[in-house]
Amino acid sequence: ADGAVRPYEEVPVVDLSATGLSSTPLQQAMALAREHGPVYRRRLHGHELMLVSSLELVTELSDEERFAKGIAVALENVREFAGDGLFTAYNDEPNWAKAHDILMPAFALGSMRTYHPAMLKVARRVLDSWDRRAADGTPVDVADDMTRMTLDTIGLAGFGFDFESFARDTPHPFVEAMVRCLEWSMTRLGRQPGGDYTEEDAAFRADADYLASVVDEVIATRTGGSGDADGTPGARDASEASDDLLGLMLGATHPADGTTLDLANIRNQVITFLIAGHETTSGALSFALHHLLKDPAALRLAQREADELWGDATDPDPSFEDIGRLPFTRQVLNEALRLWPTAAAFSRQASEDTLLGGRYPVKAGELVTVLTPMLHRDPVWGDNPELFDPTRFAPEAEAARSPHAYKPFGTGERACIGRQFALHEATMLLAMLVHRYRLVDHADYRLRIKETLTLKPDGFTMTLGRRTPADRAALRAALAVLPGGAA
Ligand code: FDE
Repeated sequence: ADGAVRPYEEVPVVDLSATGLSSTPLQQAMALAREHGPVYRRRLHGHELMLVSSLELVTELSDEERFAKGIAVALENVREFAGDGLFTAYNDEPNWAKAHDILMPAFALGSMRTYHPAMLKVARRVLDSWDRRAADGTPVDVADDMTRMTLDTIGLAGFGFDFESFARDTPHPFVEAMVRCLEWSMTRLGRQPGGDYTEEDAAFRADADYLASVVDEVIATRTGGSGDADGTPGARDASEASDDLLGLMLGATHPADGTTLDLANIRNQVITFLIAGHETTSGALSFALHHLLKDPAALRLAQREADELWGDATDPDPSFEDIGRLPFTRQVLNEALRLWPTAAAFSRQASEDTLLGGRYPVKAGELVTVLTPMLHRDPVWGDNPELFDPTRFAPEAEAARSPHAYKPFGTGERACIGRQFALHEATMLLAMLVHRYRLVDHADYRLRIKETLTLKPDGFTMTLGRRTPADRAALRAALAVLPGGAA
């Protein structure tokens, strides 16, 4: 692009066929990027994939003329249970554009107003549960509870279906089956040729069938059918909210041709939204809490922001507008998603033979995978990219940076449709939590990352104390003596 003719460059090839894929493939890919640089090819049992993580190359991959979303092997595996749902559909599969057009209005910023009450209702379930933990001093399992809350939220807000996860000691069986399906999709990548995987595949099939049966129950609850009598205590909450996701799926017609989504596709969409709508958001909240626990200065700023809105109220009632008044809390989430983008990779497919960066040949149809956590550690992020620093997302800092440096929600036409939904839900809960609790690092937690296609902190627990008016006053006084704190 700068006019200089550069010679073709060899891309380093890392052959994992002998050692195999690690049980944490994303962290393995990050380590390889640190060793081999921002572009390398990973070879595994005869299959080769180019992995890219520099701002320069991701900027090119984001060019929608030259590249489009690609369905890499991991997503091909997810297609086994999510079919042609939005996330896993091929670009040219007619149901992608159709569902996209029908469902887009449900994710416009204004629609968040519709979901706000359901989101708040579930946020209060977290507080009820954590109040009991604060009272008896027992630790909370952060990722488990964030998963309870995001599942209940997408269930209620999207489908009017209540998973009632906080009434259970163990995760809802839907979550366990879903996590096993995602794990199957991930570990299938590393299979030895000629190995016998009948058992794994049969277990996967059973889980996938179970997911489908829960979805049928969700749909039947709305349409008045009888649902699956499998003993799953999903309360019937059949409000006929026809402008929620399920209402749109069942009733809305395509603006151009007047057709509706067919039932098989609706099933795939419901599975897709139940999964995409909670796994990643739950991880984002868990990482944000981890970083706040470890960064008292950032925690105090987040607490001050929530205190300014809700004062000493014991039962604050966040309004829809309040969520837009929590810019620092939002920066905390952005920064958590920079360090650990919970959907940690996405793939792009070349429309024709091309030279990436003017020097790396890529063939038409070939997939290139963006390793998002390493893009988020590109030199554009400064010389200490591992440091958690929410001020990186202050408006001036953001305006000065290329939009391609930050891709936790993917890119282009196939970028995340649920971004506003996730951020509204997560910002509200995070602010309510820091407003109410002192976070205590009782186990001196060291971050370990669990991979089930998405990322979560593994074994992360903390204990809680209720904040008092005196705590809030002390915080105000402490921040007032800091430079700039009197603002
Ligand atoms: C999407 C998405 C993406 C892209 C992928 C590719 O490219 O391959 C990403 C990266 C994401 N996403 C991420 C995320 C993160 C978070 C936190 C989230 N995400 C959240 C959410 C919620 C919801 C509901 C969702 N999400 C959903 C979704 C969907 C449906 C999709 C697909 C789209 C299309 O059309 O394709 C996505 N997401 Fe997300």
